[in-house]
Parts: sequence; structure tokens; C-alpha cells
Amino acid sequence: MAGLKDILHKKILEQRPRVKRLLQEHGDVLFDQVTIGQVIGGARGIKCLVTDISHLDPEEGVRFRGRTIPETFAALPKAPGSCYPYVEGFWYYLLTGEVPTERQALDVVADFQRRQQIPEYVFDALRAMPRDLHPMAMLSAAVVAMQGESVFARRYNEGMNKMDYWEPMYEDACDLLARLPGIAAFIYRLKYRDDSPISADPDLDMGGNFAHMMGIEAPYDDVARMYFILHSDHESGNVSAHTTRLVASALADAYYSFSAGVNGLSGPLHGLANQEVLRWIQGVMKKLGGKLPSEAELTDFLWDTLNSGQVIPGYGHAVLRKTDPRFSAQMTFCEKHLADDPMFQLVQMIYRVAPKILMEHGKARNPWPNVDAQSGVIQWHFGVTEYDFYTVLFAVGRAIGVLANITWDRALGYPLERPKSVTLDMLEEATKGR
Ligand code: AMX
Repeated sequence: MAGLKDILHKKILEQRPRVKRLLQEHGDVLFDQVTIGQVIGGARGIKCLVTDISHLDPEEGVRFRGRTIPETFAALPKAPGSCYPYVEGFWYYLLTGEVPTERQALDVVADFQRRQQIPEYVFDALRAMPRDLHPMAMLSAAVVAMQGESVFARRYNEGMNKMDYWEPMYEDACDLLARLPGIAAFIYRLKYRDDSPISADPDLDMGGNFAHMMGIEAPYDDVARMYFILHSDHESGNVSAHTTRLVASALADAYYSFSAGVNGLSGPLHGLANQEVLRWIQGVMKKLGGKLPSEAELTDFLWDTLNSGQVIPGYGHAVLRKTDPRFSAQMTFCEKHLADDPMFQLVQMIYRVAPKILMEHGKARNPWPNVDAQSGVIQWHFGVTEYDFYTVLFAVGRAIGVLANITWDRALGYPLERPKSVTLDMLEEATKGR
């Protein structure tokens, strides 16, 4: 039976003529127009990137390879006794667009088990860093420290045909992805559990192994599977995805590229928001006497947050205009496993109250919750109480999407990214006579 790499190769050969035809026959077709507001406004909404891995509809949320989150969860083979798919099967799906059989998913599980050995120097390097360094800085450094392992960099230096770029990129992507959960768990136990790492269990899948290496019982394995899949991809314009692809477009390897993406994810308006959400939720509870507040008390607190010039963390989105289905998927998990948790009850209350207030406030274009509005609460419930670590979990998940993207970027020969800049004078010139 053909393995993942063979099927990916077949798909690549099928897709290449589409790109060629679009460029050769329709390269000058006008596809979008750009306003000054978009040029100054962070390129919001300008359609100038292409990816088939996922698409974000403002009203509906993300589709992975054409499937919504519930459809994706339903379609993929599940780990034994779990309602959540193997992360490895999801990797297969994102790369190929085909739902793997259980056998095909298990082949990837076995492949990742062979690749998951982390070089000892990564642990040495992490141990040499200040213990109070942010874990995202540690993760980024650990990833780039492995750059010498890159098959792509070696093959590129040896001289390689452009058409073959995807293949060593795929090898690097698989190696890196297989090792990331172990690196993340190592950082966690180094920083917060007195440097007491737990070795990988060679028989477990990625989600199961991550829970094992963190030292946390079931259903944390399901939290890991759900969390990694939900955070994997959100089309390619967000900061972490775009940074990874931008760096890779210069033919940097997966280690350099993903390390850069991790740095982008560390910003408080992006991945760091989930740690901000939890800090803020706990601030609400503390300020309101350590108990669940009334809706009236919560309303006052939300207004205080807004009136002091701060954002309500976990709410709003640059593209989405509805409740994020990644929020809804986590809510389904919480209703089953965390129903009595006071922090989850507060998350539910915020969901009832905050959108109305944000609408009245009138600034945020999207008053609905995003993925971060409750992910920290789930981690806290399972004993991961160190907020700083939450974005590392996001990064492990994000790796799945961005590494699939850069593998395909090389397969389809997408070029070096180089948008054009203008000066304020030029923008003003364009407004003359208007
Ligand atoms: N609370 C208060 N004000 C908000 C807000 C919120 N949750 N979301 C947006 N606004 C404000 C903005 O600050 C901006 O104000 P300004 O005009 O004074 O600068 C105005 O509303 C318009 O912003 P927007 O067009 O709706 O959003 P954006 O595309 O500029 O930014 C985002 C999107 C997510 C950064 C923003 O909604 C935000 O800061 N949310 C809170 C932080 C957060 O949850 N981030 C996580 C995002 C998901 C992720 O990447 N992990």
C-alpha cells in the first residue's frame, strides 16, 4: 500500500499543472483591489496569498481541506477509546486532502515514533538557559538549535533540482513535528516541575505521548489531540503562519522558518492572548471576591476593562465575524468534562455578557469569542496552571498547519515573497483631486 509520502507526491503532480495554467494563461486577470485603508491597515482583507490547506470564512470559521471542524473530527480515524482523531491522521489529511484509513493513520503514528528522538544537545541548550526565560523563547531557540539536522539545507547545498525541493522539506517537517511535543513537554517539566523530564513512550500516538510526557492522566491525551488540531491552521495570513511561509519563501529550511513563526505567535495580539485570557479571568474572580460574579458585577468589570483602554482578551478577530468554531469545539469538551468548574462557568457567563457590551462599545468589528477565550481554562483544570506555557501548546498545534503549508509551497514552486512598499507622500499623491 502506498504510504503518505507517495500519495503526497501523486497529489503534487496533479496540482502542479493547475498553478502553471493559472500563471501562463490567466496571470494578468485582476483578482482584487486595494484601498489606502488596507495599505495602512495591516493589509487586512487583501487577497494576495494562496493556500489549499485551510480556508477561513468570516461567518463560518475555518475549513480544513474543505471540511468544517465538526466534519473533520467526525471523518478522521480516532485513537482507541477516544472521540478525538489521531493528530498524525490529521497531518496526513492536511497534507493530502484525503481522509486516511485507520491503517494509514497508524503508519504515520509509527513513522513519527521513529522520528521522535530529540538530539541531546537540545536538552543541554535548554538547561543552559535562564529558568525564568519565557517558554516561547525556549521553544523558538530549541527549534532553531536543530537546524543542523535539516535534510533540506544539506540537499540544497549539495545541489538539488527545484522540482525535488518538497521532498526534503517533507522530511524536515515530519522530523520537526514528531519532536515538538517532546520538546514542549521537556520545557514544561524543566521550568515548572524541577527539571524532571519524562521520556516518550514508544508505543503511544502524539496526543497520548504528550499527555504522558507532561505527566498528566487521561483525558488530557484528548485535550492534546483536540488542542493541537484546533490550533493547527487558520489560512495563511495570520502572523505565525505568514511568518513561517515568508521565511521559507527565501528557501530557508523548516527549522529556521518555524522558529520565526513561533516568535510571531508570541505576540499578545496573537498566540499570547490565551495566557492573557486566563490572567484576566482570574483577575475578574479575585476582584469579585473569589466567587462566580453576578452578571451585573461582570458587566461592570467588562466596562472597567474597556474604559481603561484595554481589550477584552479572547474576543474579536481580524477576519472572523462570528463565534469561532474552535471556541465552540472547546466548549463541547468543557460541557462534558468541566461542567462544574467555576472558571468554565465564568467563561460561559462572559460569553453571555461580553458580545452585547462590545457591540455597545462599538469599536471591535467582531464582538464574538475567538479560540483563546477558554483554552487556558481547560489547561488550568488539568493542572497546567503556568499561563506562560499556553502559547507553547498553541505553537505545537500551529506547526501542523504551517509545516504542511511550506511543504506544499516548495512542491508548487511558490516564489520568494516580496510585496511592494510605498511612502506616505505617494499615498497622499493618490488622493489628490478626491
Ligand atoms: N476588546 C476591546 N476592543 C477591541 C477588541 C476587544 N476584544 N477587539 C477589537 N477591539 C478594538 C481594537 O483595539 C480597535 O481599536 P482601535 O481602533 O482603538 O485601535 C478596534 O476595536 C477595531 O479592531 P478590529 O478591526 O475589530 O480588530 P483587529 O483586526 O484590529 O484586531 C484582534 C483583531 C484579535 C487583535 C483584536 O480583536 C483584539 O485585540 N482582541 C483581543 C486579543 C485577542 O483575543 N487576541 C487573540 C486573537 C486570536 C489569536 O490570534 N490567537
